[in-house]
Amino acid sequence: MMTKKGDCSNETPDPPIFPPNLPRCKSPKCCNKPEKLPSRGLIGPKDYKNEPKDRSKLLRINSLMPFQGEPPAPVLLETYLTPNEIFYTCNHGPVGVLVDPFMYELDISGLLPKPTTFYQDAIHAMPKSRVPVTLMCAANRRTDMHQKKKLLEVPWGNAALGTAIWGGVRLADLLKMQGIPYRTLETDEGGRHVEFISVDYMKDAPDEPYKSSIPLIHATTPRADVLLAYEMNYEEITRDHGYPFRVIIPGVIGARSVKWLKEIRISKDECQGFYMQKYFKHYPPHLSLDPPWVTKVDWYSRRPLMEFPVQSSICIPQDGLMIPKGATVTIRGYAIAGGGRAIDRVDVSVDGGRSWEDAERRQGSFPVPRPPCPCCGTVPPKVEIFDPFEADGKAACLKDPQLLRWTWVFWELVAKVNPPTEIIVKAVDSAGNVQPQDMDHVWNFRGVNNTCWHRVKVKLKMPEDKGKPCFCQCHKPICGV
Ligand SMILES: Nc1nc2c(c(=O)[nH]1)N[C@H]1C(S)=C(S)[C@@H](COP(=O)(O)O)O[C@H]1N2
Ligand SMILES: [Mo]
Repeated sequence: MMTKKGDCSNETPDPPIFPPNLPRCKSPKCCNKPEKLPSRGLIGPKDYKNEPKDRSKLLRINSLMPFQGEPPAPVLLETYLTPNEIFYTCNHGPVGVLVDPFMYELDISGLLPKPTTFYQDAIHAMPKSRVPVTLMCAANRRTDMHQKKKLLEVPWGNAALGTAIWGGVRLADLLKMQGIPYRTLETDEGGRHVEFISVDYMKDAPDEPYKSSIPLIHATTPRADVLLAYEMNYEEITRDHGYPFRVIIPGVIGARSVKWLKEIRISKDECQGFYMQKYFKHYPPHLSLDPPWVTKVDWYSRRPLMEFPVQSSICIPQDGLMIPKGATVTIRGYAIAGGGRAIDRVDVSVDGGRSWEDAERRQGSFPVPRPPCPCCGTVPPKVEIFDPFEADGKAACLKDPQLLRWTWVFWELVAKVNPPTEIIVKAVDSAGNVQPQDMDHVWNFRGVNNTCWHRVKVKLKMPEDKGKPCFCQCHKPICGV
């Protein structure tokens, strides 16, 4: 099952891991391994000529090159598992290209007892784990931060997250095979961190591939469910999401879940990459983009962001809804806590924060029909998207709350709303963490971790507004009031 790079004493290699029809090693004590291609299978292109051609038209594009896109927030709530084709995509450079699947090698290197190189088939042949995990980008809800004070970063709405059942090898098991026992703080060789190194290069950091790290104790704790994943909702991971292999680090900001993985390195220190040390950190609100901002930042004064803070958002209705007085509105959204914590409460106000109600919360699989339009009562048609759960009754793990500690909660409140007003949501997690009321305390020039109370404005619809767009859920250009 395992192969060791350059080990010519291994005379009878396991057949499936060796690709057929490739030039073989010609050394006198031949190991019959294929000769290496310079690319070693997976490359990070210099330009955007090799981007996937089949991206869903439902994705709203925040940036084309590199590609960053998210689905419309109401669509996100249609299925508990997010269909792969509408799952948000956040790339910082060109998508990795697997030139030759047979030549792909994953290096497990650095300070460990048994450094090794695996072919793709060898990883696929290892015991597979499937874990439902919500992945969320630290830039989720960044657009609101732009409105407070201008940022240089790509704007993002409130759909920079999605949930999938990820399939792959548990990293704790893989590292155990390489001689690092479960729950190891430090290897005998002095390794304390696990670095994930990719192949894609970004203009922000042109001299290094995308990379990140987590502490070794995190990677070797089986309950942390860190995965070397190659499957997403029972399908092969798509190119945009990291084909052929990516890491999934549950409960932690999406940026650490490295795609197009090339190397797993056990190192003494935390990864020194740009996105670990200079980007995904929470700098204080008083550091702004006023010149000379770059020189004012002490990059190392903060830690790299890891577990995300408790977050909740309203997906239905959307900002700017216009309704008559006293209309009944179905309010829906998601809530999620970082680090495997549970959501303990979701509070919703329909009067700008004067009074609050407990929203009903649901986790796991259940049908989510679209709510009727609050203006005209029309029930909008179902969007034709593939529901991974419907396609596979095997998703029993979605029925066990114990196995849902990494996934989002959907919530709903049906209430009479008197415009003009604001609908607000805020959630509390099982550790008692709350969301900040205002953005002032969390605004930062990277535009990350915007978790302040989410507010949606509702306007009064007057008779003379008949025929004007009302931002309701009809999905008609003009609602039929
Ligand atoms: N190699 C590589 N891995 C990466 C990125 C990247 O640009 N390159 N983006 C990261 C960020 S910022 C996020 S939020 C997640 C997004 O994963 P997704 O596109 O599959 O949703 O991937 C992370 N892994
Ligand atoms: Mo991200």
